[in-house]
Amino acid sequence: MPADFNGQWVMVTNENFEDIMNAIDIDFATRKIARHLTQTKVIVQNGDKFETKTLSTFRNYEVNFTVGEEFEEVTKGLDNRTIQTLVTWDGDKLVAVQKGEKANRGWMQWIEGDLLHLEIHVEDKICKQVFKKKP
Ligand code: VL7
Repeated sequence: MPADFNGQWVMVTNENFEDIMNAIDIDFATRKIARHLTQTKVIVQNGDKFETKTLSTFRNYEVNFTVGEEFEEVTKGLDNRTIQTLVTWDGDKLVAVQKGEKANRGWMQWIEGDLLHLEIHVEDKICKQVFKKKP
C-alpha cells in the first residue's frame, strides 16, 4: 500500500519560493504577486495514479501522473516550459525528476501527520513548502 495523499492541503509555510521563481526565470511583476499567495493542493490518488491541482487566487496548475511512468509536462502558467517528468516512490516519499533546460529540477513530497511537505528544487535552490490537511 503506497502512502495516501488524498485530500485538500492548505499552505502554511513557503520558504525560498522567490529563489525557485528566479531560477525558472519568472518575471518581477509575476513574482511580486506570486510570493504572497496561499496555495492549496488538491490531490486525488488511486494507488500510483495522481491527479493534482495547485490552486491560488492568481493562477492554478494541474498535473496528472502515474508513478513510474515518464511523461511530458508542460508547466503552463508557470514558466511555460516542456520537461520530461518521472515520479517514483522513495519509501513513502514521492520523488519527481524533471529533465529539461534547467539542471537539477524536481521535487519531493511526503506526509507527516496532517502535514504535507513539498521540497521543490532547481539548480542549487530549494524551496520548502508545508501544507496542512483540511479536516
Ligand atoms: C507547482 C510554482 C513557481 C511560477 C505563479 C504562482 C502560482 C500556484 O508541481 C508542483 O507540485 C507538484 C507536487 O505537489 C504537483 O503534483 C509545483 C507550483 C510551482 C513554481 C512558478 C510562479 C507563478 C502558484 C500554481
